[in-house]
Amino acid sequence: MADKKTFYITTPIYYPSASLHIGHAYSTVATDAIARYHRQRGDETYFLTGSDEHGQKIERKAKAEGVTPQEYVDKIVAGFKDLWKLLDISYDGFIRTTDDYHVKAVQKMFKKLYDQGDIYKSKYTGFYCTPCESFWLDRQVKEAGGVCPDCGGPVELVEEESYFFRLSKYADRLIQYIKDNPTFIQPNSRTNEMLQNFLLPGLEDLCVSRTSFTWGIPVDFDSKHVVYVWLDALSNYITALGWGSEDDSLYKKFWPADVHIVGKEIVRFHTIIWPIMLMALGEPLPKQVFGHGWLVLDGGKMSKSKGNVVDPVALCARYGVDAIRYFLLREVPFGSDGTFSNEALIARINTDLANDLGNLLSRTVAMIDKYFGGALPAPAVTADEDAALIALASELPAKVDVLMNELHIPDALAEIWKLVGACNKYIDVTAPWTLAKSEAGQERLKTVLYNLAESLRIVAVLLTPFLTSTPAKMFVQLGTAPAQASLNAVAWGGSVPGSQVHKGEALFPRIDVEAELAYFAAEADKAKAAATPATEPAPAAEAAPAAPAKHGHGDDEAPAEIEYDDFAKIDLRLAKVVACEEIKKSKKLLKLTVEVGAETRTVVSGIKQWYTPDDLVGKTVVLVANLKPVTLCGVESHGMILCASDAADENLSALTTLAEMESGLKVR
Ligand code: ME8
Repeated sequence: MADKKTFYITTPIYYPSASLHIGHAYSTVATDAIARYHRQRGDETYFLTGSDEHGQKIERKAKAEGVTPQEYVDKIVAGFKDLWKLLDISYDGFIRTTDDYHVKAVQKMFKKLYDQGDIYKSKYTGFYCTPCESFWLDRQVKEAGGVCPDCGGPVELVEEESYFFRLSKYADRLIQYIKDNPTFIQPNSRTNEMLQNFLLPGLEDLCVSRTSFTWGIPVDFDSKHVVYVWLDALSNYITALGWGSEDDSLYKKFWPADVHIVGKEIVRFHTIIWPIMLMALGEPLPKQVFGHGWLVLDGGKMSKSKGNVVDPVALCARYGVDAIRYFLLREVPFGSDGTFSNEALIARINTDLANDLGNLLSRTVAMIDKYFGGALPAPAVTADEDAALIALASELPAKVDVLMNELHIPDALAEIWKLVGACNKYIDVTAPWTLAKSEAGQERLKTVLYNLAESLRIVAVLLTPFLTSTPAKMFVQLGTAPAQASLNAVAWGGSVPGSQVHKGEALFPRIDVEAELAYFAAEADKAKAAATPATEPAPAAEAAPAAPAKHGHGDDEAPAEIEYDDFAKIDLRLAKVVACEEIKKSKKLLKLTVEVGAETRTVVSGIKQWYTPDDLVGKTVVLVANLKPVTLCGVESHGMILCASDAADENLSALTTLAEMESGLKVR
């Protein structure tokens, strides 16, 4: 293994615009496992996480809740810290961009860059996307079809006096740096993406101040302006270590960072803006930026603004922290996108944790208990099959080291599970229960059980960075001192014969898959029922027209104002009616088959009174595409057709487009 060193690793600092979800937990648990791995191998490690608290979005959310932005973020950030405590995140520093030392250091940085001519004042004209907090150039918005290139939502045209950062001046230097340092941007595929899509076409200077909102770090020499988001946010990685303050000892010790772990959508900011900021400041560049993929649900990336998130607190309460950590670290190749599903989670828990690892431990301990009164026997008679197992266990730490240094976290776990698998096979081959039956088999049995216990001890040591309570439970059952969690204790032969094992509870209770999936289905039904008053086959279902009939012109109170975020939760799509039939037992319902892009769906609509099937086939309508499915008169309806109607429901018309448009297109 390489020499010990200092190791500095960071997560993104998350926006406190809502509670965090399993996607944020994914980044943070992965970063935690890497940090714990480096601590275990003896590196002096600093792990930083935090919160990115400024910006217009937070200002607006606080206003909507009738609290100050500071009150708003304080509450949410307290929730971040609770979540990290629950998930056993071993961070050394937590930076809030509202922390006084950060504010002062950013002001100092801004002034320095201004004084040396790298920041200048000009006019900003362009488009702003509030949910993404991103400014876009005319060209970028045009290329995206008039919408935000990131989220596809509407953008506002804005013009204001702004300060700009001369990114363009440093572009050539950065291109050279990236070419000279092929591991700077990881995984490798992202290097090309940054060069081809952003750097080589030419960089525009970056707008780094705003006058249109006030929830930001004030530019101290021009009080109209606040520092705009990325300069404030990215600098956290050095201000947290004391850069620009009186005590910069941590900065001197830990900078440059060994790796910034970020989601793939912010690789661009970390590999273009951030290195250029550091070049301009005359500071060293981070050694690596690793962009991991997204955890997605069926409907796409989880996001606070889309509202399709999975709550890590609920998952930990149901399955335990180590099961969730294991799933996050093992399921998806680090760097690729992956899907989160209850089925996949349960499969991992049952197969890898309960069967492969948990059963192995309980069988081994039970056999030592039964055949040797609980005292670990000393190895005695050996056989051919021992050598392969011992070699696998002995070579494992070095393999894990290589994989962890390359951030192949799931592969490191897979490698550890190879030893777990080999132990299970070893039990089958050696059949200890048969050895136990004969006098002659006793000496061989001692070796077999020692080898199993010793392999499990090594597994527990190697699992220490990944799972936070399981290794200690394994040490207790194996009768091994917890101090063995150090990598120094990983060599074969560390288990001391005569140690007392302790039978304990199953590490991971097996989950009854059918019962668990039925539980989720029932939960989903409850949620559906709560969201949709209409259920089959009660008359109420029939009474619920697809159109918002009660909202006739002028006769109802206007609903309360909503945020754009609320609107963005509704996925409106153009849908082409390809077939339609009456639902015979219903007076009101039609069953429509609609094409939504490449997809075909069934939608039940309460519009029989106004339309015959023939009226509708071939027409393009507007579909609420992400409405939870509901069963009406025994037919599952997947979406809702939008209609306008008068107060008495005498006149009703389904909405369509003025021009012929393709199905599947977004309506916004
Ligand atoms: O972007 N799958 O904050 P943010 C995987 N404040 N990772 C996910 C994820 C998903 N579905 N959803 C979120 C910001 N993440 C800025 C960062 S850094 C100087 C400023 C993770 O709250 C992933 O790491 O939107 C992603 O980059 C980050 O959360 C975005 O968090």
